[in-house]
Order: sequence, then structure tokens, then C-alpha cells
Amino acid sequence: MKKAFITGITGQDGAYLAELLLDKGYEVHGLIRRSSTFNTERIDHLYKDFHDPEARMFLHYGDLSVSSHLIKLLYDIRPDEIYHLGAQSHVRVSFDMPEYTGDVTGLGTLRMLEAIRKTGINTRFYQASSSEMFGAAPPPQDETTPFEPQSPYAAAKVYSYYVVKNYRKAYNIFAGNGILFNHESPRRGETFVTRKITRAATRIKLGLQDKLYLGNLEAKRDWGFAGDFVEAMWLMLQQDKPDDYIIATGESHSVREFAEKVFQKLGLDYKKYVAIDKRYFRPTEVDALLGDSTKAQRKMGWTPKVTFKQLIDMMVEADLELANRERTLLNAGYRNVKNRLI
Ligand code: NAP
Ligand code: G4F
Repeated sequence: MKKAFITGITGQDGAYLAELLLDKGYEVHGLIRRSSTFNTERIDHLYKDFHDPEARMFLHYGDLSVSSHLIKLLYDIRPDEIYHLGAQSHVRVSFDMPEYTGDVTGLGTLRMLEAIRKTGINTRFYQASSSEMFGAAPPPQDETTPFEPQSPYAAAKVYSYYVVKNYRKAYNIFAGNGILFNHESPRRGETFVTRKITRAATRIKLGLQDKLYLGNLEAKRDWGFAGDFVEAMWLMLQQDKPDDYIIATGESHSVREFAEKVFQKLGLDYKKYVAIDKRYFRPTEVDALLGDSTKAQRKMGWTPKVTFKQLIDMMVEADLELANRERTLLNAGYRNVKNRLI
């Protein structure tokens, strides 16, 4: 049985990837942070108590800011494949917490690679690189487009990208960068713009909220479905040679269009409910992302399956279900139920 180690297993991508690898028969080990509240909601449905002989997913406490955790875990587990997804992944927050973001999102990758080198284990390493690295570079972007990072987050990802390439060359480690464009799902964190919109629009529909405050509506993103994108991560580590790949849908839409379509699906006019709040603007913005994933298609046979419309339908339906549950509980006399539903 192959063993995989996932950092960021409690995040959106970590949950889809853990599902995929368990389906493929892997033993899955995940790094989790100790928290005073539960942070495993996205993977609870996959968890079996480790006393259960059928358990194949195991969680280990650790943090990307502490290298001794990572060295000890890799030495003990000796995974065949490592998917490094853990990061402070919010671009706007990286302007508020630049040093922390540099430490976890940038140096965290170096710590993982050093853990591989120091333990001497034979493994394959996937790095969660990002289209944010392209920043101000005009679209379309592919593997040859120069990086022009526009945030501390993007700068930290650029550092990680190059350190992965360096360890591949210097130490012959099987390590590759997946340069993923934005990917969304019903499991997306609620402060990223797509989920913020689907959550708010469905709550507005059921009379649970009046307004939705957003920042820059003109930014354009190449939005895909996270479930499709984690398949590309796995494919990258099944190739004969390590390499770097763009993973994208090849379609770009504005935040305004996303909001318009979501409200439309609910029979509402977004203009009546969306207001602009300058606090959500970024000191420097990434105006337009549009990926060209021809290389991934040609070399690995990867193509996205879920369309933009299907993604919106999926997210709206899931959030409508959550809003309905909230409404039902409120109607039954319960209060303060919102944060207990997910
Ligand atoms: P996410 O939902 O924000 O998940 C981030 C994960 O990292 C969570 O499991 C989080 O743990 C963990 N983490 C954060 N700080 C950590 C630390 N100090 N030590 C250990 N773990 C830590 O992100 P995602 O959307 O799944 O994205 C996965 C990766 O792909 C990230 O590296 C992101 O930057 C990158 N990426 C994402 C996209 C996208 O569109 N989603 C596109 C390109 C690249 P908690 O649950 O405890 O917070
Ligand atoms: O949803 P976002 O916060 O995603 P962003 O900044 O593109 O970053 C995401 O995708 C990256 C890949 O390109 C990942 F690397 C990264 O980890 C993360 O997953 O914002 C999308 C756009 C931005 O232009 C932002 O300015 O939406 C705009 N926006 C407008 N109003 C807003 C809002 N973004 C957020 N989060 N909240 C708003 O109210």
C-alpha cells in the first residue's frame, strides 16, 4: 500500500485530495495544527478511529513553522508521496500578516524539503504553487510567463517555487510545482470571494442577511473546481520525471460576473444587494488571470471536467442547503445557529 503525507489536509484541497488518495487505496497521513476549536470539519467524514483495523487515514500534530515536527514525521512515516498544501493562503490577509505569511507559506516549503534531505527518504514532492505568482503579468499565463508577484503571499509562493526547482536540481529530489489557478467548491473557505458570494446570496434569499459587501468587482479570475484540480496534483507525482505544470480551465470571468450569475440563479438582482467596501480592496491587485494548461493536457492527459456554470450551480445548491438549515432552526426558536451549521 502506497503512503502519502499531506500538509494542509484540513483545507479545501487537502480534503478533496485525501478522498482521492483513499479511493485509490493509499494510506494517508495528514499534518494538523492543534486548535482550541475543531478544524477537521472537511475531513471528518473520512476519519476512522485508529483502533479500527480499516483505518487508513492518520492525523499528526505539527506546524510548518517548526522543522523538528516535520523531520520526525517524515522519518517515522516514510511516505512515498508528499503533497505540500499547507499555507497561510489568503492574499488580503498576507498584507496584514506579511512576516507570518513569509514564514509559513515561504519558509515552510524549505523546511519540508530540508526534512526530506535530512532524513534521506526516497519520496516524491508536490508543491502547491499559485497563479498569484504571475501577478501583474498580462494574460494568458503559461509555464514560460515571468512572475510579477503583487502581494507578500505571492512573493512567498515565488520563493517556494524556486526553492523546489533548486532542490530538484541540487539534490536530485523528485519535486514539482503545480501552478494552480483559482479553484473553488462548496468546501472553499468563506472569506474567499466565490464562497463569500454564494454564502451571502443564499442567506439573502432566505431573509437571513440584507447586504453583501465586496471589494474590487472588476478583477478577473480563471475559476475551476477543486475536485478536478487535485487529480492533476496526483498525476504530477505519477510521471517518469518531475516537472512544473500550469493547471487552469482557460476561461476567465470577473468577480462582478460571478456575483451576477449567482444572484440570477436565485432569481435576484445583484445590484440591489451588493455594496462596495474599500476595506476589501488590496494595496496592489492582480487584475486578470487566465491560464494555459496545454502542457498538462499534452503530457499528463489532464483536462478540467466541471464548467463555470456547473461550479456556480454546485456552490449555490450546497449553500442553499446550509441557509435552509439555518432558517429551519431559527423558525424553531433556536438562536446563534449560523456558525454551528457547517
Ligand atoms: P486553505 O483551505 O486555506 O487550506 C490551507 C491549509 O494549510 C489548512 O489545512 C491549514 O490548516 C493549513 N495551515 C495553515 N497554516 C499552517 C501551519 N502554520 N502549519 C500547518 N498547516 C497550516 O487552502 P486551499 O485552498 O486548500 O489551498 C491549498 C494550497 O494550494 C495552499 O498552499 C494555497 O496557497 C495553494 N493554492 C490554492 C489555490 C486555490 O484557488 N484554492 C490556488 C493556487 C494555490 P487549518 O485548517 O488549521 O487552518
Ligand atoms: O477569492 P480571492 O480572495 O482569491 P485570490 O486573491 O485570487 O487568491 C486565491 O487564489 C490564488 C490563486 O490565484 C491562491 F493562490 C490563493 O491561495 C487563493 O486561494 O479574491 C479573488 C478576487 C481578488 O481580485 C479580490 O480583490 O476577488 C476580489 N474581491 C473582491 N471583493 C474579493 C472581495 N476577494 C475577497 N476575498 N473578498 C472580497 O470581499
